[in-house]
Amino acid sequence: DVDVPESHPRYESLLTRHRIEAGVDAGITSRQGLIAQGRGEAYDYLLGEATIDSADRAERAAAAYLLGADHAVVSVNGNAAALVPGELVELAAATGADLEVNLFNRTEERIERIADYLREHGADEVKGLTADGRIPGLDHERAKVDADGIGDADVVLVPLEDGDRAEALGELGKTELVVDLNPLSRSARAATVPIVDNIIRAIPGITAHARDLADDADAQRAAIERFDADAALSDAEAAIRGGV
Ligand code: PTJ
Repeated sequence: DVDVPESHPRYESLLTRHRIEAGVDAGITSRQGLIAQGRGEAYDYLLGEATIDSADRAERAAAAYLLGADHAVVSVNGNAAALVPGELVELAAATGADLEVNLFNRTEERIERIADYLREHGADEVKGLTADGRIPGLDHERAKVDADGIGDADVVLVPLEDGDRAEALGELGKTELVVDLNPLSRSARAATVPIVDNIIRAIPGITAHARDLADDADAQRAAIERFDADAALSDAEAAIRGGV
């Protein structure tokens, strides 16, 4: 369905763009998601479209937090669902986390479609449809979460989150793991673990680390202790600026 020659130097990037376009056509991704993707691509280009070392350490720390959580939830929006549906299901299975559809531009129809799409990719249970919990400090629609999902979670992974909501979730005392290619974004800065990497590499990266860290409490503790959020953000910014 995608006609991009594999020999094209920017093959991955073009494939990613097609997935977002298809997501919009299928009613999974919002039209604003196209703009968000464009912004992300620009940062990824400057990062060399690769996972930098500090992002890999962030992915390992994120895996450790997910494994060590009382209740971990992986939040899924329209961009994440279009880009890495199967990978999100695998991450949830590898860490014991719940999947919850949680949208910035919330519509019931899009939530249903994303939940169906995740189920088609192997998810058993998908939260986000009950919406009986609220994040304080946000307007009504953007505040809706499941009380027994994000509402109850101690650790939440939020890919490509809006800054306002990332800050509001952080204020609830939840450990926030954020995937965002912009190291200057408020979401990345509000995160306990900012992961400055493309979601298409970050989610499989976290899953690989989770498999490696499973059943090893010492290694999980070490991954968390070794990770420094401020250093990771500075490192990513330096990489984007060309190593200065
Ligand atoms: O599906 P919804 O309604 O929940 O909406 C989702 C979007 C992403 C449209 C919404 O949350 C939004 O508008 O987000 P922003 O404010 O555009 O922020 C998205 C952030 O994610 C930006 O800092 C981008 O650089 C970054 N980003 C975009 N694509 C990727 C990315 N980070 C990692 N991987 C990507 N592929």
